[in-house]
Amino acid sequence: MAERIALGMIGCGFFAQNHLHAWQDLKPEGVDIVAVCDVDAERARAAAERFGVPRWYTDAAVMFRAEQLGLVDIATQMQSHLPLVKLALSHQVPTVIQKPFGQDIAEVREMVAAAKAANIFLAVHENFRFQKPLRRIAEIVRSGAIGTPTWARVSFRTGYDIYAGQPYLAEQQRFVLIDLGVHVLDVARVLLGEVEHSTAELQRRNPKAKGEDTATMLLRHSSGGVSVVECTYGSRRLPDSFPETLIEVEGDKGAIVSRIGNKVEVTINGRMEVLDEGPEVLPWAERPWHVAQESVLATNRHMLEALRAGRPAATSAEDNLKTFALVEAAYLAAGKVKPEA
Ligand code: NAD
Ligand code: 89Y
Repeated sequence: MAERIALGMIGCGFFAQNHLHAWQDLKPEGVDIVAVCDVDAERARAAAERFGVPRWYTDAAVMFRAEQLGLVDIATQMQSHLPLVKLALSHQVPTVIQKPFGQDIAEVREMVAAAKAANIFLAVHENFRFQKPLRRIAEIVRSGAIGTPTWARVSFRTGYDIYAGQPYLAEQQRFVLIDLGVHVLDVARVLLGEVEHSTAELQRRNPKAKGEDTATMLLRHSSGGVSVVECTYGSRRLPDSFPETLIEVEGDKGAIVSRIGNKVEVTINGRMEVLDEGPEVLPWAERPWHVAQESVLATNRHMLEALRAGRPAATSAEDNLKTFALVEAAYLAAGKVKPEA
């Protein structure tokens, strides 16, 4: 019987609720949420009450000193990622950090190097590749059933009011690429492999947003494959696909096309089959978020298994640096460089 893992959660805001539910679901698999922390005392206290967590804190440094954590999960906004990751590593606590990994590539490199120097597990909660339809598509591609994949489109286009739950997004100077680009670029890497070169165009189509809300990228992969990777919060089409990522992949024996509603059309040697890859609506989940929510459970489970097996997560710090580099490349290609970068 594997040893139980004492988990500390930092950040008890909007998205952390999903993490907490998912960790609670993983209790039978050996995780105990022993402490939660939020600089906002009310949020920390409320999370502790809601999830039956014995202790809550408003200062992560105090939490690390007081608790013997086997894993810390950080779901705060990106400005706090570097200091919190460094703090966790200084206490030698294996760490999962929400996306975006950092505010810029310099911060990301610093965290990757710090984890390597400390020889501590550090992974990014990059959950899109763990969504049920995307897991299935990647599996089919890897099986070779459609032959060698040479072209793909990865697309997240919505007009859903994300600002209601995440008002800070409207204020970000670097907006859709760092928020959603990290996800779709990661999926492109999963499907077609590492990238040789890329280009990008950015647009701000909704004046409510301070930063770019639309990104269109073209990637040449080392395999020779090409992908079109796009994300926008400014789409006005119906039906709205939020929060689904729609995929097209073509190989020399067939193709995969996903449609709204988690339907996946798989064509192999001229025969097409439609798969229903809709995930279970977990008891604590709600539509349309259930695809994302189920992926949080899958991501957390993956983290647990990787940590226990003593191997890096699929979305390890080093792996996510490659995805983050594509975000930076896109900002550079589009001529939008953070002033201090
Ligand atoms: P939020 O602002 O609602 O929650 C963040 C919480 O962290 C707040 O309660 C805040 O008080 C707390 N906090 C900030 N600094 C802290 C610190 N130093 N110590 C302890 N607590 C601190 O934000 P959110 O919408 O929940 O987003 C959090 C992260 O999750 C972001 O990085 C966002 O990009 C990511 N996110 C990911 C997904 C996904 O699908 N992967 C979806 C939504 C949000
Ligand atoms: O912020 C975004 C993310 O990371 O996944 C979904 C989201 O919450 C809104 O599009």
